[in-house]
Amino acid sequence: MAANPTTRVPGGAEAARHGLDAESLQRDVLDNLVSLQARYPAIATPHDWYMALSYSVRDRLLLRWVDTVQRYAAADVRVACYLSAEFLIGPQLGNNLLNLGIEAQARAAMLALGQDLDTVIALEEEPGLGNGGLGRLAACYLDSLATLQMPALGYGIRYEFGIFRQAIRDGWQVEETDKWLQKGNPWEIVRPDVAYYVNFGGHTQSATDAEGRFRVRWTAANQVKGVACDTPVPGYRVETCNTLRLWKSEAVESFDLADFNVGDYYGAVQEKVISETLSKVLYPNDEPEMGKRLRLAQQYFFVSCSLQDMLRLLELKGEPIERFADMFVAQLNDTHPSIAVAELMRLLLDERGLQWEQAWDITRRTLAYTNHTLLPEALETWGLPLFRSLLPRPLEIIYEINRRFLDEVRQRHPGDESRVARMSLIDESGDRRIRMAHLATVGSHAVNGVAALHSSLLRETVLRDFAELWPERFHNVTNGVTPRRFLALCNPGLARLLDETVGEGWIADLTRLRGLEAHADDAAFQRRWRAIKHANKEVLAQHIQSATGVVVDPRALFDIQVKRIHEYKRQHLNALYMVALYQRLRREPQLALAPRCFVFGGKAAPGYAMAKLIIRLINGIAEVVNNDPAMEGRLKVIFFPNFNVKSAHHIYPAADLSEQISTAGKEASGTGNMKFMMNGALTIGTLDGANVEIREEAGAENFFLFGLRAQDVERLQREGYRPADHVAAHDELREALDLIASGHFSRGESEVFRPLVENLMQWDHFLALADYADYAACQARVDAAWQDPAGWTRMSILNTARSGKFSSDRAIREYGDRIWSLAPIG
Ligand code: NBX
Repeated sequence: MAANPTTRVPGGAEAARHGLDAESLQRDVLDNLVSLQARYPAIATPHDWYMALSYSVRDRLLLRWVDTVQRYAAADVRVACYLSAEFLIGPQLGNNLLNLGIEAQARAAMLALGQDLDTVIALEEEPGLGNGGLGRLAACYLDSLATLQMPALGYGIRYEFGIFRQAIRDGWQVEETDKWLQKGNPWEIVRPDVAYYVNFGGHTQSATDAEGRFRVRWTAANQVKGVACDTPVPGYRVETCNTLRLWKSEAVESFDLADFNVGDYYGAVQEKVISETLSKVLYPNDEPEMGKRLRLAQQYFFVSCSLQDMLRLLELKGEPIERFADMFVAQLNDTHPSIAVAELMRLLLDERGLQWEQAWDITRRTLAYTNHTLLPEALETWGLPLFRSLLPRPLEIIYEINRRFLDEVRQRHPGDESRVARMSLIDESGDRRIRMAHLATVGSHAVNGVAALHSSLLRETVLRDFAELWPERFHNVTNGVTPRRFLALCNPGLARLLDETVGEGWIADLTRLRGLEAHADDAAFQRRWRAIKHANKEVLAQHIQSATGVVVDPRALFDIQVKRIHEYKRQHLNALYMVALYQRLRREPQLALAPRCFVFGGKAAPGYAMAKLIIRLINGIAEVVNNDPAMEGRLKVIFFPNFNVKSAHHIYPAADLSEQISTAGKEASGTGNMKFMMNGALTIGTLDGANVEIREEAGAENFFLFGLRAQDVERLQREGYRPADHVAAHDELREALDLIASGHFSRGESEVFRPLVENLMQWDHFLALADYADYAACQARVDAAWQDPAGWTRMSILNTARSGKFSSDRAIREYGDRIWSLAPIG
């Protein structure tokens, strides 16, 4: 990024004016300790210090925050609204210090108060308001939007309980509730005055209004109030501070009113309890039907509040309703907010009295949709009876959208009723269901996938008919991740070396890392590179020991797979290889294999039995391997519990090898793959998602490629895949499966892993066995490459050097240029 005139370089007179120096920070921390925590230093707990410092940092954001809001309100610019059911923002204190540029000052201030900054930062409970990649992507995009000084707002749900905390007992995943708000949240500002009402249930009536126009009235069975809870999102070293606005649900009436007066006190309390449960808990993904009603209610709740808020902001700007789409663009993060299509129509038709055509034009120009999955089982649909009972008026609007849309299809393709059935917003093949991806596509001016391969497959498969009808609406925007959190913040050792080598500009312009290439073969530089990696591995080893009790040797190759546990991501393929290695080493103790430490992390959806069994398997292997003296110094297996943003900070910088081994065609993009690459890990991976582009950027010689291609996978499945054939053809694979089935990794209980082994032998939906031989061969190449430290280090340096494309700044610029027509305002 070119130097921006408003870029803040903290220090000197300006720093003093804004209180960014160590002395004023120290004073404020002390003040806040007393005035907000009611504590004096001698009795303050470490958490009190955390709160006092965080409030002091938040105060330093407020001025920028207010200024930014004012600037957007005054300027005739379009605002990008990122609508997402999840924002996995991670811990805030360290990141805000980094973006403000006052980490050193805060360290000095805390030291003067007898506190260690890192200890204080480590105390923060992270808001786990997301499941995984999709939620974290939204958070990276907010960071880039602010850093690029683009007018933007994030809209979502303020869950009281985020993603569950994962504990491991007897090798099994156990879910514990996440109580991130228990000790208070210093970053949030609740705005009781920014609140909207949302209807549920009831019935509709049509009537003609005073001007003789047809109007529909929705008489709701109940209403819920949404209250805005704002979190500041400061850009990196710029004045801009955007807003993440999350909605908290509340009962409309306080419970001593209407019902209480007629005597139904408990009924009234009940109503309040139901209203407040709406934003109570985040749903883990991959959950079956259970609890669906509440999830649909959550989606409608946050979408309606957000659109009403945008309409209010338009009014504040003094703009007429006709200019809505000029002033706002709303990006739908997957289909979770896709009810926005019907809700914006409803607000424009029923509440603002617009005609259908005009309302539809505004809606389409406002909305854009990002798809994050092709897996048929993950495409969202809602059964009609549930939808009708909860959202009768939006359903009518969906019917009318569908009627008009299918007319258009019929005109283009007369007599092609199978096409009409395929494209309909309603799936009539079984129980009638609304297809949310179709609704989002029809109601948007742009549709995009999240990596080049995924966007092509999207056009060719799931949305093929739509891409044929409106080719110009389809785009690709390859995902990106923020180099602030995932490099500068989490890997300070490497960040210092990068500053020194290519200059500090890389943090806001990641392509500058190309400057590292010139040093890739420099022996002295390589030594420093390795020393930093080694130090990061020591830190991770400490965390591993305190989390699991297992001691690992930082000199081993750290081979890491962290992500949600899912069959398509194939943690079990990795597990099969570990078992094979274990067998080889048992048989041939002298085998010249590099010492390896396999690290896994990730949560399984509570209702996903196979994923939970995979966790059990990894822990079973860990138990056997880590307690076998013959494996000492050769093999270690770790399942790191409760993988989240906070633990990710220690994991990515310590990786030598990044496992990105999904079945080709199944992982939309992946973003962990990018975080590993930036931190100098080499990738072993399939040609899937963004791996394709990572390999292109890194160079094929710096990437460990294996496995079937997406088209091979498709063909094999079409022609009839027989997993047993692969087992029969590969002794090592058969022995690994046999050993697992024998109970060797389940304390002699041979029943435990039977469902997993049988599933693989009979179905193996994700072709783990078909890819096994090639994976094992590729791992042998990894082993050989590791034995040459200079060669490995060169590849590691080149991976970091060529990771520039995967900055979320690049991705956000592409959204701004191609989809939002939105420019930065400084
Ligand atoms: O979105 C992920 C994809 O699987 C990744 O390939 C991709 O990199 C990432 C960002 O584009 N999808 C994802 O994380 N989905 C969910 O977390 C999810 C959450 C709720 C739900 C369904 C899926 N109901």
